[in-house]
Amino acid sequence: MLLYIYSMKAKTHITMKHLLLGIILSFAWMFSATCQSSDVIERIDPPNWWAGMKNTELQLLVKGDDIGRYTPEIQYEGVTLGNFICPDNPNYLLLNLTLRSDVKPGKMPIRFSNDKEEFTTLYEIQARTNAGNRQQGLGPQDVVYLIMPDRFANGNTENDNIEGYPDKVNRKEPYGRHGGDLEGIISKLDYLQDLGVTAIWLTPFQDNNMPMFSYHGYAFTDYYKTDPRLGTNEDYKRMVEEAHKRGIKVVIDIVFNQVGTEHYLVKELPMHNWLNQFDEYTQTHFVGETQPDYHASKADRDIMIKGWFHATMPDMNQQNPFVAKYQKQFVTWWLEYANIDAIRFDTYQYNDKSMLADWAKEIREEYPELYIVAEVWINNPALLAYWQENGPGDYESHVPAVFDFSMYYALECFISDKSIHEVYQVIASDFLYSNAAVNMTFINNHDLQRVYDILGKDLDKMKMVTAFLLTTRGIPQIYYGDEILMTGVEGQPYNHGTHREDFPGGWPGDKTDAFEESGRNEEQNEYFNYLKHLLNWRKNNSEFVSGELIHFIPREEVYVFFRKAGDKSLMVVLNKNNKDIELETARFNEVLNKHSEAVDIFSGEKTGIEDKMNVPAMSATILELY
Ligand SMILES: [Ca+2]
Ligand SMILES: [Ca+2]
Repeated sequence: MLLYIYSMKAKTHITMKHLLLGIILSFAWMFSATCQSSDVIERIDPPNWWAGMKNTELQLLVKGDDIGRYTPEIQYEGVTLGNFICPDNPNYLLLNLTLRSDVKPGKMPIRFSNDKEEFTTLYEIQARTNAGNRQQGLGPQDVVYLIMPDRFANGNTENDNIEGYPDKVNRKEPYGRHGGDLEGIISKLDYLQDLGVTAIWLTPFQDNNMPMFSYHGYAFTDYYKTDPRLGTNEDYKRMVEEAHKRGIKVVIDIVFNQVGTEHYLVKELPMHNWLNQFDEYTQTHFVGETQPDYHASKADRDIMIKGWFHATMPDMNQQNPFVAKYQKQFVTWWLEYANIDAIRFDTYQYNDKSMLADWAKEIREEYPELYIVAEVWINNPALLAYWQENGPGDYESHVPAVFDFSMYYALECFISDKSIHEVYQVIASDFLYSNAAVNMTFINNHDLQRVYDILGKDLDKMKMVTAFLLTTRGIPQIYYGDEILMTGVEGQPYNHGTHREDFPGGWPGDKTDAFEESGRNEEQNEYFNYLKHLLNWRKNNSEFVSGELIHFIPREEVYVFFRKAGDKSLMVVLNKNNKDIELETARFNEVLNKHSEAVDIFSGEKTGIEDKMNVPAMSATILELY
């Protein structure tokens, strides 16, 4: 089917006379309406916009019964309706507007008419907020705490089940909904501040009205609405405000690649090519290498980005410019609405990469401090570096950071016969990145088996891996429940449902409350206090973790590195042996010679710089050097 594109003569000069005429006409339209806008218009996306955005282009997607058979007109000072498009489906209309930078906030009338009738609807252009702490970005001084909202804390049992949402609460079902929500997260912000994290990342909170598996949030059914089982948009905004008050930034999880089959734009497509569709169901092959690889076949590349991620998650056709604009705008809308600081970008390699590059460039022009980290799930620093801005290869992503999956996989050396040299080698490959210091490092996330489980419930290893994560380069991310050594659902095999288990104490009536010291066992408290100490030390000594990293070749499974901060240095010694080691320090003299005193960050004990130091088995020693 063809697209029908109508051009309207652009208004380039607006006088006072035009303005008055516009106002009079606007009122005239409203009172002359022969049908109510509420009868016809179901929704407009985005639901509102803001005055004074740097990007002056705005696309409105209007949905309503036969709305495509109406002609829209806008008379509002500072706004030009460039063109409007009736796509294949007459129940949609796409309006392309230009908003002058000095457009005034207000309710902008949009008049719709045809030979039979006319009506006017009001579209709100809001003033931008002057609130502080807006889009602050993240840096190496930060530590991100990942939360799956359905599984963290249930602050409002009234919203557990919502009429019209068939996926009901069942805490016994690992893939079911469990009832956690935004109110629960707000109630635990003091706990998180005390723990010492400086940012929270929530897996998606947007509407996921799917018949099953809706708890994970990655199958949007409405881009602009918080899932009512988690709360309201106002609750989300309040959560950000409350987090900011406590010095905690907020990361939003953005999904462009797919939506849920129950999304209104899937159930009633605006255009035949709104989604990527094949003659028969085609899944992506999940081989991300096909994107940077200049030897890759076109067929392989196409199926990577156009194949569906899952049968319940249709693939968005971002080569359709209307889809691209629609997706770009919903991110800006959330950032502007809720003053979010950073973006975690889901399934990055599965999208059209030129569209993503345009988006990242545009949004960082709007919000220069914004931090974006792309989920590129690949265990190879070269294939990761390709996706970072100013990286190798012929592609410019404009994305500041990627998740360091190479580092994650190198940590396997702690559970296998592999050498700690694996970790050294990952760090030695940092020349590939334009800026390894801002990549996000992690030892666990919602897609991976619980780290304490992987480490064989070995507390010493857990502490050592944690110490490494929090002192090497990068922005560390930890996963909810790591602090209490969660290992998945007892007696059930590892799968997505079971390593996204409920935080004990998050639900009214839970037998134990691990948010409280008294609700944690001895081992949990030992680790909790270790992590808390490290996080709070890190928060107050961020100059070390932002500084230059110098490392030495691991010998006999002992890995030593330093972080430099002006006249001070940090010395980290990881001993992966099951026995104590006497470490000769002469090899590190290029750093040690500059210092005369060492302070252990855990004990606070001061010593001189000795020729030999005792390093306990399977441990991390962390010393501030003066
Ligand atoms: Ca709830
Ligand atoms: Ca795709």
